[in-house]
Amino acid sequence: MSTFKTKAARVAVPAVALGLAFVTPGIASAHEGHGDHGNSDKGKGVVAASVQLRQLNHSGARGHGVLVLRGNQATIAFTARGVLAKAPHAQHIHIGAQGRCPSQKADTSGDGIVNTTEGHPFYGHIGTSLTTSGDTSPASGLAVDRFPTPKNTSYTYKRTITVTSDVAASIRTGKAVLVVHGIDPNHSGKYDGAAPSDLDPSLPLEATSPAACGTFRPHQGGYDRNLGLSLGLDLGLNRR
Ligand SMILES: [Cu+2]
Repeated sequence: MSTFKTKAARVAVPAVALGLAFVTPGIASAHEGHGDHGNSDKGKGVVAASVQLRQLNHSGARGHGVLVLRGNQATIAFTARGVLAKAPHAQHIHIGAQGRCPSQKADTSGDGIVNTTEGHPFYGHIGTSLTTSGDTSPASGLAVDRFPTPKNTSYTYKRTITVTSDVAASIRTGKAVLVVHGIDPNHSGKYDGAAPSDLDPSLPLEATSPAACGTFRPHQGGYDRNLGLSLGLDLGLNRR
């Protein structure tokens, strides 16, 4: 977790991260995600899933997206709106639990915030880190310099990566959850506050707490281009 040492939001946005997150035309052909390429033929055809991001922790964040899975190769595109500007937003596919998002009742500590750990019984642990470049394993879960850091309060993320077999299986069975992190409940315009993060006590709780969450809902019949287009997210797939 040492890559998230920067006291978060006060650091200037790395231009390279912005470029990859917001300007990349079309779909990156990168396959630098970790994962078991040997199993990639094991998939059961093409699966498309959509996701609606809803706010957690009264963040006001929301969004929507699509994901197309071919074997273990996932092309994902989503928008997030209403997030804290000029702050990095860690984002992951969580797996291994109920495949759903917590309500505020998950705040078992009673501090008013559903932190990432309190959400684990619902959405599970990190399966994939949705970084803007490089490694996508759980080890990059807090790689702050490789997560979207929007100039304003919204961003679009798009990338093609190789996911592990357990992540692919979770997507196919509707048990994979998209979580966007980073909240500002005291409206200071940055990640601050005395409360430490449950993930890394050197960080503020605000930096890692969930802002928005949604389950990937697999659709029958494979990828329908209209699905992506109706969401304003043309994945560039299914062209003839
Ligand atoms: Cu996460």
